[in-house]
Amino acid sequence: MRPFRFATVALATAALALPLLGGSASAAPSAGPKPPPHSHASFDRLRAAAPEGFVIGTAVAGGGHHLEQDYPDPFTHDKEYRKILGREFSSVSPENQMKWDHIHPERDRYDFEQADEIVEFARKNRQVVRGHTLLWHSQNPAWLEEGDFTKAELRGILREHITTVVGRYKGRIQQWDVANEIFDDQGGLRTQDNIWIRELGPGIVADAFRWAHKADPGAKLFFNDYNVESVNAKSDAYYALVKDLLEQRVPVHGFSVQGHLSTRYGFPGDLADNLRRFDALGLETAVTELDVRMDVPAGGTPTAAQEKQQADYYRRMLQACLEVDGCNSFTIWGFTDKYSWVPVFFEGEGWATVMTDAFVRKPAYHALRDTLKDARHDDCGRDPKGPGHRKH
Ligand code: 9MR
Repeated sequence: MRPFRFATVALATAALALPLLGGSASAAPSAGPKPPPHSHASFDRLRAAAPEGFVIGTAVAGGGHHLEQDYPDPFTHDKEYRKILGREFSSVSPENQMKWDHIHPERDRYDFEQADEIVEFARKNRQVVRGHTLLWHSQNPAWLEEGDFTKAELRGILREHITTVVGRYKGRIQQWDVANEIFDDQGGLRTQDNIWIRELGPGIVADAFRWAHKADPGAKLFFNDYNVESVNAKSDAYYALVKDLLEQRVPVHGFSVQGHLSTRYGFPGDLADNLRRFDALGLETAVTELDVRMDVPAGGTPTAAQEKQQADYYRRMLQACLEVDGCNSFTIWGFTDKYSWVPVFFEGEGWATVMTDAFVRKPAYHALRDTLKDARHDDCGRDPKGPGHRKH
């Protein structure tokens, strides 16, 4: 059983406490006719199933790999997609729309259009937003990567970017991925491919957190990475860095694991233990980009066993997060295969999300919803002032 959680996030609290659009979230299923197996009835949704104070999120499809596909921008054009996005989730993460190449395409020009639309969509749908991302080695614009700047200029560029972007959304972003993927899999800092660390040294990471905190003191500031679900060289490197930064009173508030998993590999069974050690440092933790890809058989449909294994991975990721006191945000990297990055990046693999191309719910969807429901039920019987109450 997981400890009771207080709802600390104003937006999330509102989302869960207010009557929801299109029907009552608390209406008992027996109050109406039984929904068909793939119904999206309001009481049947992920966000309504989640325990109080626990947000369930998705990436918002757009930009990045989508630009090379033969469909229009999903977020702005796909009505059914938007409907499910608003109805199922209490947190949204722009998949690409807040990355440097999108939001800061020229040195003296920002383009906030898509990011603004997502933040506004979230407000209307009573969702929180995870900002992604401020300091990364990838998806930086050519003007930056290929520019000829002095160290002082580069530092000024990063400071201005963080101050401008974080400042614009002040009060409207719950968590920011300030530093994304700064270590390699061996636990070494990316001193070559990360322009900021290469040119300005590792100290720039602390400055990025300080600047972000100054621009929005209410936002929770995170380190975010893949292949850090387990206790390993890479997550050890984060642990040591975070400890050091906290000792220097750098405003670091969270550590998040992305969770790009594959059924080719075993499940990271020590996830909860790994998160707990960051929790013990006083950090929030989160799962931010979960998907579970698989080898798609010829003909394109996975076997029942494959679907079951995938559902099992989704469920166990969620259970691990639910088990950890300060893990209150759980995000999947897209909810439909229609827009998943996986088949574009991994030849022969796919089927990684919780709904098909046609938005039909897979066993993985049901695994998430049922796990949330169980956790909500467990919470109801708890004394909020009892020993297990959450600390954030
Ligand atoms: O899903 C994103 C895809 O649209 C982009 O083309 C890709 C480019 O790197 O980035 C994907 O998102 C990544 C995220 O920003 C950071 N963690 C890994 C994600 C999957 O690559």
